Amino acid sequence: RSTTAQVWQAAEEFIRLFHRENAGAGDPRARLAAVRAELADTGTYVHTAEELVHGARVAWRNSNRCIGRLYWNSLRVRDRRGLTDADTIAAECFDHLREATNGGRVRPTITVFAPDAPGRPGPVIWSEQLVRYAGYGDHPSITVGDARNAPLTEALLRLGWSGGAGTPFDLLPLVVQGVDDKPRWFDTPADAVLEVPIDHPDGDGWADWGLRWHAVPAISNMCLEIGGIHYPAAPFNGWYMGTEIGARNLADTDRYNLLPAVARRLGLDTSSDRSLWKDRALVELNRAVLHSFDRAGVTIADHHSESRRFLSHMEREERKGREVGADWSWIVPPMSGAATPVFHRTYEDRPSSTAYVHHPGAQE
Ligand code: HEM
Ligand code: NRG
Repeated sequence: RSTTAQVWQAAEEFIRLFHRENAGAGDPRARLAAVRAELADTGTYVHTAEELVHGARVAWRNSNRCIGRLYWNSLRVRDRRGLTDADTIAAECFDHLREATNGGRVRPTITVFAPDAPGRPGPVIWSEQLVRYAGYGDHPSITVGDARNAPLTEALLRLGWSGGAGTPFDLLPLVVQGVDDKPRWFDTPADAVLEVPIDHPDGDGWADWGLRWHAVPAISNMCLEIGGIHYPAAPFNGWYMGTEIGARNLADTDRYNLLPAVARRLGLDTSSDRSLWKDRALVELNRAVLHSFDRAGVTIADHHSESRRFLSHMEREERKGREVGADWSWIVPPMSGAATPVFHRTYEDRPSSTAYVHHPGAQE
């Protein structure tokens, strides 16, 4: 837990930044005095609606691992700070998905639930993302579905979930722990989740394979910290970059591990690493992902344009006198790294007090 002095330090820094970046907000002195008094009185303070919106956007701007930050200032913010109980939080998460999906024209969106209060932690979403596929089995090589989610799947079964149909793409319920409550699970309504069937531009029977992925990545287990206030439940989404699905989720050996199957489908020689069958399979799998999202009318970025956009973002920010922090090992895409411009330079990985942070113990 942070002391009042630490909260004040972060609060002062944030309020000054808010007033600097919002000309209409005027002089910060009155607001600083009010925050200071409220902190002394209650041990915490309440952000105005405008501070919350700007704080959530600045936290995105400060996400050193995120390549997609060019549009940080247009994040849609759903203010649900009044909500503390699991039922209404889950229902709002499903509404978040519907609004963010927007029929395929994905809108970057965050929903902010109640903050931590002194002696009374706020609600927490246990699920890593609002949409997750089950993983059945306790070892990656025998798992049906997404091995990354095997621990969550097991926790759900212990909580009384009776399991899905046993396909590789069963939607997991959402696990929410309300204030002063135990964790509860909520079935994900089918109409809240848009999924894209994976096909390949050259056909060849890919469609019959039954591969799919969900349209919207919505991280739900990170804490939004703004000016010393912690919002432990604040799910956010943007759109996918194709490599996240094609070069990681479907390809990693401890995820869907599909490169050998793709290579067989392509008739590649898998007997030697030097045939570069993995590299060739990766390219075709990633072409399939981009093609399928495009055909379904679902927003998705490719790693070449997203890399260029990120460098424009850095230039624009630096013109405004702001330095952009970044973590090279997360920014460089997981395939064709050196073929993208973000590879060929270094970055400063500096921390910020307004940021999205992993809960201790959460999966990174
Ligand atoms: C990480 C892209 C929107 C916050 C990432 C990663 C990518 C990415 C490729 C690395 C993920 C990985 O390797 O697993 C994008 C794109 C967006 C977008 C294309 C489209 C608009 C957002 C938004 C937020 C955000 C709206 C928050 C408001 C983050 C954070 C991480 C991240 C905090 C690090 C996650 C972690 O530590 O696990 N993003 N992003 N991004 N992004 Fe974005
Ligand atoms: N790699 C993860 C998602 C991480 C965040 N990526 C985004 N975020 N695009 C996956 O599900 O593949 N976002 O907010 O858009």
